[in-house]
Amino acid sequence: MRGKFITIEGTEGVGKTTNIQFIQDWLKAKNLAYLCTREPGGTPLAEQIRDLLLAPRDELVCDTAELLLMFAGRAQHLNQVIEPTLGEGAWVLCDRFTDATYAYQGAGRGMCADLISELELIVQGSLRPDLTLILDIPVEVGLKRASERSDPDRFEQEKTEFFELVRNGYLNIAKEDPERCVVIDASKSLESVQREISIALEAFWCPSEESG
Ligand code: Z5A
Repeated sequence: MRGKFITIEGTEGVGKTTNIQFIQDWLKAKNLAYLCTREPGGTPLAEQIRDLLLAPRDELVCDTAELLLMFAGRAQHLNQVIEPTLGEGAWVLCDRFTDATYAYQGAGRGMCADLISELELIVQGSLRPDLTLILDIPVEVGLKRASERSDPDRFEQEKTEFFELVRNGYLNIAKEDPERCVVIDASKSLESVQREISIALEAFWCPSEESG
């Protein structure tokens, strides 16, 4: 049986990295074989593309170049890691995926959603995540958390208005696909956030357990 594909999304400093460890503990407790990965990145080539994308630079990166680099890395990641792992029956937990492209390049940069969905079809075919956890937080709270952690990368140098657009982009995705997406209030305490994540994972797990 194919594995399940779980993605975790959200704006800056929302707590994805922190909560991925919690989700891995849940997968281990269920005795599920899984692989944890991230985008951009996830293979040596895709990690190099990630470095190109995140490095602050003097040259303006045009929106189309950014979009195509995101999908170039994704094609490699899918081909080398995600598809083979799911095919072997293991679950894949991915820190960001194509919803980030709709939110950042689509809603944030203003790129056409139809163009993104054409590239999505070319690169992914019919593959979509089975469950997406969208951690939601007021932009200024997330930026404050992120700024206390490390120097800003090229995306983190964007203005607050950009991240407001990205946040709305994510909330619209959740509205349009409520079967797949669960929005979690990430401004609460870590304990409360993880309780909500756990509820979402258990609700997702039960139907798949019955059908399996
Ligand atoms: N990008 C894109 O544009 N298009 C795409 O298609 C894709 C990506 C796939 C890299 O992503 C960039 O790529 C990203 C979008 C773009 N833009 N940026 N920037 P990334 O996922 O690697 O980068 P990130 O969003 O900045 O993630 P992050 O820096 O790793 O943040 P995080 O994982 O969400 O947060 P965290 O490190 O877990 O937590 C931040 C701090 O908050 C930390 O000190 C925690 O201890 C603290 N924290 C976490 N939760 C809580 C709670 N509940 N209470 C209090 N404090 C908390």
